[in-house]
Order: sequence, then C-alpha cells, then structure tokens
Amino acid sequence: MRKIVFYSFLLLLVLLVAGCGQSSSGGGGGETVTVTGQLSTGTISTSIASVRAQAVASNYVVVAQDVSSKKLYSVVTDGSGNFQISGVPKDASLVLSLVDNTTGKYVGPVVFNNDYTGLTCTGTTSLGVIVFDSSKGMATPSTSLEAGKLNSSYKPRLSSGVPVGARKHGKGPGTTTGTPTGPSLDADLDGIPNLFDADNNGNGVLDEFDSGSNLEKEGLGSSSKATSVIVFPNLKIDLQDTESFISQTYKLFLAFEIDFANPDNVSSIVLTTIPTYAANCVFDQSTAYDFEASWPGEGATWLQSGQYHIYKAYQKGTTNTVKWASFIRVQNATDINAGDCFRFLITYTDSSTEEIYAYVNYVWRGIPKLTCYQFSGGTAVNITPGTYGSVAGGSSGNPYTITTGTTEATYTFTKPSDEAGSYIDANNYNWSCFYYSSATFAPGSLINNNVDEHLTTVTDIGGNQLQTTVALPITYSSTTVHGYRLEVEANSLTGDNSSFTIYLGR
Ligand SMILES: [Ca+2]
Ligand SMILES: [Ca+2]
Ligand SMILES: [Ca+2]
Ligand SMILES: [Ca+2]
Repeated sequence: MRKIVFYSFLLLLVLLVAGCGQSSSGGGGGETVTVTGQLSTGTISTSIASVRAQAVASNYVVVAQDVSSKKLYSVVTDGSGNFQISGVPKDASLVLSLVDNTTGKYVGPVVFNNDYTGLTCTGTTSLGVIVFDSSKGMATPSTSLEAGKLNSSYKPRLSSGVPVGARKHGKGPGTTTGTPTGPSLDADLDGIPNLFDADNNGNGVLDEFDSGSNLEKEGLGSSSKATSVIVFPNLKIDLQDTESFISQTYKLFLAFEIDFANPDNVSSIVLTTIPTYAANCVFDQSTAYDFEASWPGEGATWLQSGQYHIYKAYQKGTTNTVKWASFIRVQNATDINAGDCFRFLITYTDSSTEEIYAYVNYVWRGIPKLTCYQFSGGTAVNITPGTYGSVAGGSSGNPYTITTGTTEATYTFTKPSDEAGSYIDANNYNWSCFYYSSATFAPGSLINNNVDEHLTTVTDIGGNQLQTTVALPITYSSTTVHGYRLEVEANSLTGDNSSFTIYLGR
C-alpha cells in the first residue's frame, strides 16, 4: 500500500515536471526548438556560393510566422546582427520576413536554397550568415539547408531568381489568374507573406478593396484576444487645393484601429517599430470616439515621453470602450509610403503581452480631380487644369451659390492615384454629403451630425473617369439646408478615403 502511494507520488511529480516543461515552451505543449542566424547586408547572386556578406545588419526585426498556427515571433538583430527565435514547436514551419527597425520599413523575405520561403524546424537550426540584398529585396542564407528543412509548399514564383512580389509590396506584375492555389500564408506564391503582401491573392486588386482578403486579421498572428488591426490613410482636400496639397503640411491623416474581444482587458498599447516620420506627427480628434483621459489632445505630438501610444477609445459621449485607436496627421503627405510597418506591443491587464502588426499597402498620392460639373440639367462646365485654386465651391469661404431650382449636381472626376501614380481601381466610390443650416459651414450648423449620407454610388465611365449625380435636398430632417459639403470617397473595407471637398451654398 505504501509502495503504491509512493509510486503515485512519483507519477504526480513526473507529471508536474512535464507540465512545467510545457508551460515554459510557449508552444502549448511538446518539444520546442530554436532558430538562430546572423544578418548581414551584401550581394546575392544566382549561386549560393557567390553570396557575399558586406556589413553587419543590426536593428532589423526578423518576423517569423508559423505557417500552421499563424503565431508571430519578432526578434531584433543585435549589434552583431545576431538573432535567436526561441520556443518554436519542433517540426513547425516558419516564413521569415525582415523589417528595418530604424526606418520602420518591410524590406523583404528570407529565401532558402534560392527557391523556398518555408523553413521546417526539424530541430534546433543555425541559419548561419543571412545576406540581405536591398537591390533584390530579399535575403538568403549563405549556406544551403538540408532538404528536410525546406517546406516544399512555400516555393514562390521567381523572376531572375527573385520572388516576383519582392520590392513591389506583393503587387503585380505576377498576377495570378483564377483562385490562387498556394499555401495559407502565401496563396499567390509571389514570395511575400500575406502580412506584407498588399494584394494577397494576386488578382490586381489591393487587399483594402478586395472583399474576403481578411487584411484586418493578417497582423494578428495567433492572438486570441485582438480581433482586428488596421491602419488606413485619409486624404481629404478642398477642391481649390487639388493641385497644391502635396506641398502643404498636415493634410494626410492616418488612422490606427485595433479591436479586441474585450477592449477593457487591455492596459496599454505602445509602438515598438514605427517609421521615422512618426516623430513629426500630431494627434487629430475623432468625430466618432472620445479617448481615455491620458490622450494628449488634438495637435499634441504623437511622441510623448519617448513613446508612441494607441489609446483606449470610448463611444462618443460615453465611457463604453469600443476599441483602441489613434488618429494622427502626417506632416508631409509624401513621408508615408507603401511598405511602412507598425509593430504594437499590447500589455493586458493580467500583465501578459503580445505583439501585432499593421502594414501600409499603398498610399494616396493623388486625390480625385474634378473635370466637369453640371447643375440640374444646365450647361456642363469643364475645369481646366491649373485653375482649381479659383473654382467657386472650392472652399468653405468660397461656396458655389445655387438657387432653389437646383436640386441636383452631376460631377465627373478622375480616380485617385497611389504612390506609383497608378489609379486606384476601388470599384466602390461614394459620396459623403454633409448638410448645414448655414452656408458659413460652422461646425454647430451641421444637421446630419456624424452621419455620412451616402446618397448615390458612382459610375465608372471609362478612361479612369468617374461620374455621379448628387441630390441637393432643400430640407433634411425638417431643417432647411443652406450649406452642402460634398466629398467623393473610395470606400475600402477599412475606411480609406481620398477625396476632394466641394462646398455649395443656397
Ligand atoms: Ca501578392
Ligand atoms: Ca503573397
Ligand atoms: Ca496583405
Ligand atoms: Ca487582391
């Protein structure tokens, strides 16, 4: 009897010890392994034997993602370029990406043996010297891995030995046709994992405008607490500034929104990787949310006591937490670019932490340009480039005067363009219409407060031109309308919007 008790005690002890081993592995049970390497800048050629390291690459984030669990591991290379990824479940496969932690820019994938982006961790793995070649937008270990460590599903399409999505944020060329058949983290097999791929299914439509892209989930890793993370740019310009806004400051607005299963379980969110221009950014207010008391206020610098924060956001006029967010204004619209990367460290109220990412897939460089307008069947008026500064209706101080007989306006305009000068084919343009009881457009005279009246959708008339007819109601909600603020916008899944604003007074 005593022996049975003793053996039972021994068994319990063994189980307890095994349990401790599991919890320290971080992998939810089972054996874990470590991946190490040393990052260097240099040159890559088609032969691995000719890969040349030049200088140690310190302060890069090696972002490893488990292709099965989606778990993200982020480690920063030290002063000698060394990094160590610990706690990887044995036999898990990882895809490795590099982010320059100084500039906050994604720089490319790690490609193994000239061919594969998937690393299978059959045991503790030393990758040796990994050379990053900025001219190719990829990195590669200078020694070959054994075949058993390559995940054959992650064999991207290459062009001259480089993944077709490299240095293009995963955008074309290299467009796939039909339903992409690649693996979960790189369905279009352009070599760029979804998190850093602006067009994750390779169909030529940006994730923001492609329903089902799930881009709001891509930066979450395996988080069970955060449910969505997005960053999106807004560029709303008065018509008169159509051609001059690019040289003006604080015109571009950037929104960060992070949703949680329970946002009150979050104690703080701080940025751990951020582009350098963030130092010149300032906070903007929100028309939808109030922020927690520690929010520095509109116009304050985003950088506070050496840190950048995302703040708890309440439903307007309440203390009901709805999400975590920050809305900022960027000093120069040209500062921000596709490839900008934001890493957030979330600390929960139970002291646990996790890191998630948001990625800038594209930026607005051009707003839609009005080319023609026409009121209630009157004469169509073409707008000559170079005259936007003097067009009536271009600003709140210079509204276009309409009479009681004018009940609609037809506008023709170009699509907005991205950082490469390409027109954004959003397929979903809309007007936001704001009505005022006074043509002075004083904020207090806004009748449809916090409501965007999406009155009509926009028709693509070819040649990158769009056209729509907007109703101009005499009254709204029983109040006579004297001022109309009209904004055309490209409605993405996340709320991105580039528009010109027209003011009308009656
Ligand atoms: Ca792609
Ligand atoms: Ca891809
Ligand atoms: Ca993506
Ligand atoms: Ca797409």
